[in-house]
Amino acid sequence: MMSGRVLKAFNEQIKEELESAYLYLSMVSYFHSVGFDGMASWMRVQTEEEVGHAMKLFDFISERGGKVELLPISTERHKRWSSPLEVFQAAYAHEQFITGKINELVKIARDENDNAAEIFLQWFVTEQVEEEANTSRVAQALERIGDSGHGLFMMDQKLGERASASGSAEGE
Ligand code: OFO
Repeated sequence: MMSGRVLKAFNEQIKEELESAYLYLSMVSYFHSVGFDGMASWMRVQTEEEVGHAMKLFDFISERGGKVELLPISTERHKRWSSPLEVFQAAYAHEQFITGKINELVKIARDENDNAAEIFLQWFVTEQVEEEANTSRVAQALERIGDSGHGLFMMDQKLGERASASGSAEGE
């Protein structure tokens, strides 16, 4: 059984992961609107991953006999994106924010002596290293590319190769 404090923090993290999905979906929409379908595809895979993260937390709460509380999703971080670089910089900043949230969650699990929650969260700790690396690598590449139409075209093609975990042609 989870303590009230751990349960509350897990429920809040479900909301964070779904907010991440919603934020990335707004980026998918931006990329389609400006004709970068490969980048849209990459971000769509990312959106699906975030829903997967939320569901991992959801299932853990249920397995521990807790009650999931679905909290309202905010669109506060959505913007009128003006370039792919701006989008990936925002995605990287968002992943750094989420890493902070995961670290807070680990601390709460530790304070509450919830070993099961702490061990479960290690997957998220490792995942965040990958999430930050993926978004920052693309942001750095876009920074180097600048306004080069050819460079952006090549980048769009490359990001479009990312395969979804479900194995569709959408990405990695
Ligand atoms: Fe769920 O890792 Fe990104 O936000």
